[in-house]
Amino acid sequence: MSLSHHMPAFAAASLPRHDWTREEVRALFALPFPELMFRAALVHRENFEPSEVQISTLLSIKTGGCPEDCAYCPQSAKFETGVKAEKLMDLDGVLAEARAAKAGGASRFCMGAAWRSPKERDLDKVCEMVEGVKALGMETCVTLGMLTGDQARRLKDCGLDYYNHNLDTSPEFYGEIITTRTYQDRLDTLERVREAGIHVCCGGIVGMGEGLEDRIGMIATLAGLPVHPESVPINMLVRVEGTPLASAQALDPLDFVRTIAVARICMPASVVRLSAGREDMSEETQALCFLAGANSIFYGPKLLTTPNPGRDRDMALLDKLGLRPME
Ligand code: SAM
Ligand code: DTB
Ligand code: SF4
Repeated sequence: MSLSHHMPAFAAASLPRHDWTREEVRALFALPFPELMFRAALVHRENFEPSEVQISTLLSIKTGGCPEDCAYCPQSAKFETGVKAEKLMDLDGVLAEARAAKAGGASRFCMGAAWRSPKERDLDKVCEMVEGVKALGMETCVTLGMLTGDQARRLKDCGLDYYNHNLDTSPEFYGEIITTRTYQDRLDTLERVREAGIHVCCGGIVGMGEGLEDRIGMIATLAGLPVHPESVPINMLVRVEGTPLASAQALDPLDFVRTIAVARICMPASVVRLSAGREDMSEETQALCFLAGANSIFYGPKLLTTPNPGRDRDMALLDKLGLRPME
């Protein structure tokens, strides 16, 4: 990656800070929109080639029937959402999807399982999948729920690049969304993943009826982690019929863009992913997200169980905006 062409010689990238206070994060959200965008775009340029977007493809390797009660999630067994519980996919099926994702232009393949935490036998199978996907020359990511230290080390040993585990929201609002595991459980898993030497993918969801103060708390918590997550997915809630959040009040798209911008400023060297919710987002909103420093997307017509824009539509959008896939 060459930064020199678009970076003035004096704009040395400043080191990430881990001592962001809520007041400082609040002050960023309170900036006039154009000023916030300008600062975020500056930080983006100090740390990345701003015309590059990292492309990840998602696959649900184990769908539905989850014992947890995350109020946003179509895969919880506690809600009637029409998602039926399936068994863990077999290796060949997963590798066929990974090959297709690679052919479509994705550099990372993310496999998600609707588990509270993986069982040992399941982990053996996931390890085979990770090895197989890596052999195709793609980066690997899995999201399997809570992990023990041992499980994290096993995943590291089989070559896993990233583990996704989201904080989802602020510590204060968390209890309104999930009751079957605590915020501290999540922080513990994140620490085990970090300890094992796996890159951390950790972000959250907005548009769940949280307040501005919760978006502030979420970003302050993420930016306060001892090491920033390498990848920070910011999801706009996909409202799914049957979940308790099916009729949550939609978030103003500009508040979503602000959340991206503040994440970019507070975690300057992290890849910020414009994640779930793009299916219902205008091209203009997505363009503002890229201007605000988002530099990754989920690519392909499906997230885990809900729709995402088709490949053609996304390639046309990137093309129109003059953006290109990160190598
Ligand atoms: N079961 C594992 C877990 O929760 O850690 C892994 C899969 S879970 C589906 C991964 C993440 O997807 C959740 O933490 C949440 O942030 C996101 N997610 C789930 N449903 C969503 C929705 N309806 N809208 C936006 N994001 C969602
Ligand atoms: C993340 O932050 N978003 C992805 C991924 N990590 C696993 C999941 C989005 C799921 C959206 C709802 C669904 O398709 O089921
Ligand atoms: Fe289960 Fe993950 Fe959905 Fe929560 S987000 S219900 S843990 S699949």
